[in-house]
Amino acid sequence: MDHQYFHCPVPASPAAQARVPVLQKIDLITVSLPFVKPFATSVHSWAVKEALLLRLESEGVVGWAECVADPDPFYASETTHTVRHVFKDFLLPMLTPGQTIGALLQRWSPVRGHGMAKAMVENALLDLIARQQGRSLHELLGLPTRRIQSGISLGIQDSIPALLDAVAEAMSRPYHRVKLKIMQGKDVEWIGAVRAAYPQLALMADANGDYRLEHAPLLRELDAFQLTMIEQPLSYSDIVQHAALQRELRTPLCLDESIHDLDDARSALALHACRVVNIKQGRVGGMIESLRIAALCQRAGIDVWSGGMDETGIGRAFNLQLQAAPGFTLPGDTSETARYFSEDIVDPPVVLADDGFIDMPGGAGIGVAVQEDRVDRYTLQREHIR
Ligand code: OSB
Ligand code: MG
Repeated sequence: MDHQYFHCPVPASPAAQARVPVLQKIDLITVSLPFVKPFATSVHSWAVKEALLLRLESEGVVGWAECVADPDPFYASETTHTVRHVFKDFLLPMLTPGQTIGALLQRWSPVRGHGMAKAMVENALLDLIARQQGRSLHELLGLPTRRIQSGISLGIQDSIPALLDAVAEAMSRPYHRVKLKIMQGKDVEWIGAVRAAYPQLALMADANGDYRLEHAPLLRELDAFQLTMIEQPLSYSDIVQHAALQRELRTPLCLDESIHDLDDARSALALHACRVVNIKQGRVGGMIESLRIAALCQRAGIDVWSGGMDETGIGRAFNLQLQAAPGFTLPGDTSETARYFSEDIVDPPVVLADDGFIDMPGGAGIGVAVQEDRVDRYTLQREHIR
């Protein structure tokens, strides 16, 4: 084990010095947006995006965040219900105007886990503060403006021809890489068919935890296809067995579900459990923890990229802002708005430029304008907390 990763310092974010504003209004809004096509992993298929939004208002300025928890526990154990509970009963009571964001995160440390709930609150505060200051969120976080690499994640399909059609459709846009969901019975042959059709494509696979260590010989067959990585092949909470599997594969492994915070990342690096980390800011507790994980990985020479949770334009905008950080060397799962939704709740939508890059939206805060009339139209429930 490489103990150095337990001691490797990570820099503090300048955003930790920002102060919590006085909040006149706090709303939790549940929206439901139909997907253009259902999105399936090895675990579950989602036909709609049901998301919990947090709207904070301070002296006429509004900050937004989107929680990545689903109404179900089929990606992670947090759900929209647990987020509402932890937010109202624990996180909000510890929030005091004037305290720094760093002090708030410290205050929250007795709350074990619940990174999705914490990310929702931190992110809405950071968006609000950046908008108050009239600057972009990445600037508040001390990051340069940059153009962002694109990638698309294709869900489990019904057949190999359907998968080839989905890849062909994705390739009609200039994505920098394509990720294919795999599961037992839809793996070697399926990836092989795509690789045969696209020999040069930057291709990777995501199993969402569908395999066990005894499947190592089967997973080793994927080594033939020059995948840039295999994401979360083993259990959603495992690190140690991934380390054993990585020793048996040439293809780099990437961890997603298993990494909840900086400490998990330290453990994964110390055990050499993966060569890549998928950082979802909404899973690891927010933008500031994401930047700490990215900094640690950068020191370890481990590539990171920004995952996605099929977010509406609010969550997607946070993912774009995060990728201004230097460690995000690989294309992530940020794809065009139009492949998820026929209508989104923010403007402008995410669109690829001719070279496949995504331009960072230029506005203050997360850079996009939330269209409240559309939010209202897709609202299932609105709870005025204050
Ligand atoms: O494992 O990365 C995942 C979507 C929902 C739940 C889990 C995952 C995903 C994706 C889609 O892969 C990423 C995106 O397009 O936002
Ligand atoms: Mg994943």
